Amino acid sequence: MSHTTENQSPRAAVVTGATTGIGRATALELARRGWRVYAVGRRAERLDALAAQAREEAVPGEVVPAPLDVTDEAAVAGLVARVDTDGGIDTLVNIAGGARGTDFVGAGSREDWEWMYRANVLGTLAMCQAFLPGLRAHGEGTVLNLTSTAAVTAYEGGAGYNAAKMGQHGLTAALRLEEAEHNVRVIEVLPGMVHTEEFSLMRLGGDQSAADAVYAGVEKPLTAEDVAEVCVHAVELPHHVNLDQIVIRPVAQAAQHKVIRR
Ligand code: 8X3
Repeated sequence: MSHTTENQSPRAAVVTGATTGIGRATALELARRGWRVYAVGRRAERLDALAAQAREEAVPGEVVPAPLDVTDEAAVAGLVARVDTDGGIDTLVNIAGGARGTDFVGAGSREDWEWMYRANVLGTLAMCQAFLPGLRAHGEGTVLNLTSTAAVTAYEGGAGYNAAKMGQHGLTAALRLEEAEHNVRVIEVLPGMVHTEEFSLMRLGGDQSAADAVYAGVEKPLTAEDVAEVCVHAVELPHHVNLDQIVIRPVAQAAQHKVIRR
């Protein structure tokens, strides 16, 4: 199936965080469904591999690698120019971000906190500022920001990540109010426990056994593909339908503090 806008041009999105996990899965699924996808991330070789996979699968859409850091405003401006030359996008999907550390507030690493604020909040800010003019001009724009259940529930050892995700959550809520008159739809997806290759590994400083322990005994944590399916559904609904906040958890994680391990 190939997705088109009302004037029958193919739908097009910028997806950040596309080198791994939920961002990668979302970019690929959109391309499988006929979208032209600019896949943004810092590791060019991973984006090239994603584009190659899309070609091998002969997807009806396309993955266009866009290697850059979302906090680098000059690089983001370069992408806007390239996208505009190609005909623009109708959807911006901000998935880049992540966690560093599990320190309690009393021992929190300022460096980790600053990294999380930059990656989750300022990266989203830079992408929104860069692409909003085009999304408004399109007439039926969409922004999807991937935050986290950590954006609505604090937990011990989560403060730095909670603060960053709550900041991104606040940005998203204000953006929805500000952009409604421009007919830009703003969706927030808030996943709980998702077992991806890198999220916990990055949070726990590269300690693979500590990262594995996060999911130990949890029968079915969410996968990147589970969350991607929800993101794709949300952006493919008719444009006037706004799933403004989607909380998605595995059944085994009924709440942040209630995880069923067998
Ligand atoms: C990840 C969810 O539970 O680790 O965004 O905070 S959690």
